[in-house]
Amino acid sequence: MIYRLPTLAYKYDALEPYIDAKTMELHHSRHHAGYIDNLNLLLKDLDRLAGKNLEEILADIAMLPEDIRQGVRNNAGGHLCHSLFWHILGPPRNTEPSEPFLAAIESAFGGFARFKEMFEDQATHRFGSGWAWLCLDSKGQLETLSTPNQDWPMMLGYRPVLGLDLWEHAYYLKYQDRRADYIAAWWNVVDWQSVSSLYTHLAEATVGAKHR
Ligand code: MN3
Repeated sequence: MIYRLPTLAYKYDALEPYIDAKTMELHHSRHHAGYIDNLNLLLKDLDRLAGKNLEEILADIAMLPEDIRQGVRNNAGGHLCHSLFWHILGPPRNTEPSEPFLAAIESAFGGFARFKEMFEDQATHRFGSGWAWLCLDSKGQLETLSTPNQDWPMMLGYRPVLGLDLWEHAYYLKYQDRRADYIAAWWNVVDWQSVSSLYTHLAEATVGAKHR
């Protein structure tokens, strides 16, 4: 299987002024593309992985030859994390969370504002490079968490519905050392329709798995 860079559903300048066009271009066409090139190189001789998806490979990383394990963890993770990141972003247009998603947020966190505080808390306290996440746990409950590097939350048993890239390459051109400003600005380009749809899809899959 050859992995390819997903096409964005919007232009590089579509997230201005919150995320600048140059950052988007470098982030997508160089950083994300780089993870995919590395991943294809790492997996090119492993025919026995045919038919397994990346999540299955990451969930059972010990089956890989030891010398490529960390590389696959970083680059497959990088590909999955960024694919989700592009998907849940969009031009600033005040989208709203769906009713079922909002109800789940309220039940898990006691309100939307409280959820945002907890998510930002995860983001602010991530030391060095990594991600902040809103995820479903194995019981279908929403939780905020953070992972280092490019670690995909499924490696810990969580299904992400929202992710924030905290690597310096995601914000440094515009925000330099003002990571908190980037985090605050980023909410303006979250597409809550995409996040809500993903939540509904994953919540149904979780419930389905429990009844199987
Ligand atoms: Mn990145």
